Amino acid sequence: MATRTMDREVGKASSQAEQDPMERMSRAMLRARVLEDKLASLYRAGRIVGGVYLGRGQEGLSAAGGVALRKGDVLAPLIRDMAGRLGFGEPLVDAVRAYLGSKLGPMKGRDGNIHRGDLSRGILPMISHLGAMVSATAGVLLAKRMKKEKGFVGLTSAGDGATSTGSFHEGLNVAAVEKLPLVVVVADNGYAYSTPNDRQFACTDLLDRAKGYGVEGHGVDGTDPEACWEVVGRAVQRAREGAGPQLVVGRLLRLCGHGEHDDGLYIDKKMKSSDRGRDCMEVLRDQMKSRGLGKDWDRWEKEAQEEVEGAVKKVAEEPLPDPFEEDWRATAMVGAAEAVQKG
Ligand SMILES: Cc1ncc(C[n+]2csc(CCOP(=O)(O)OP(=O)(O)O)c2C)c(N)n1
Repeated sequence: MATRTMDREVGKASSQAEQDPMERMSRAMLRARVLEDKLASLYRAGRIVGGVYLGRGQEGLSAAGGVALRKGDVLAPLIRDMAGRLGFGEPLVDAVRAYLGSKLGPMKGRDGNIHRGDLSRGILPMISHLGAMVSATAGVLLAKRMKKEKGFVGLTSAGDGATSTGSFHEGLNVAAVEKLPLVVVVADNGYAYSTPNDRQFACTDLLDRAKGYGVEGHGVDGTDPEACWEVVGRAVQRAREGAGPQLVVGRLLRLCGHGEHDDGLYIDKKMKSSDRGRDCMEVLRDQMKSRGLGKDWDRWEKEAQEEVEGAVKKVAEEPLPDPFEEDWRATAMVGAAEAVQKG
């Protein structure tokens, strides 16, 4: 059933299970923001091939998922999930390697930046931003169950737009029928590219959809990182306990264009100046200050800047893949040549 209220006690219980989750959230969010600002400037400098898509304004919701997962779990991140990836333990240098095409990167410089993954860490490479990862994650969870593994959870994300695709529907429906330990975190950021919510779906709140799938639903203010931690942490806990799929809907606003090629001028100005348009980084900084962690925050930010600068410098000197030495290319060429010969 869909619940709109936040059960703070349950949220607290799950946060106690982790060691200082808000520090982990802060670090993941700061590292993601600093890294993405850097990637945007590298894109403008023409140093990145392909698109750059940022999670600006969505770091709190994303980080909560990564931080709530543990070793043995599965994360299927989307294009706005840099903070979740870092919270789950993807090395920041691997992200830089993917964007700059380093041969030493997780995809060996062969694949597009946002499609990177690392199965050894439980991170699935993204197939598509539009719902495909719901069924991919459900499939991995089903396989783990068949292998008699225990206590694992899989988490993936979806944008508001993705919730209206066939892939999303089929994936979540099967996960519900199978009662899989799947958490789907919907970042309702108001727009699917430039299409606003009221041109995408006719229900009042995406949380209403949880009921239709027969899964538990949780709503959260996605601009409030402490609330995100409590609600997403609780959803992960529920899935781990065997309560079946969990749908989390975080309301927030995308604080950038769809990608760095898009100025996002269509984003409603009133929405930008409303609570929905708050920057979760500023909200978190104030939350950390009120916990007496202002100095730590400044240190974490400085450390993030140094780490990002160091990673970019290091990766800039790494080799790119050489197409004439790559087996995969040769195999593709041989295959194509054989196909032509066979007619
Ligand atoms: C099947 C499919 N249709 C369309 C696209 C192009 N596309 C990529 S992202 C996107 C909008 C996604 O909106 P939403 O799910 O709300 O996520 P957001 O970008 O807001 O995070 C579109 C139309 C695609 N990649 N795949």
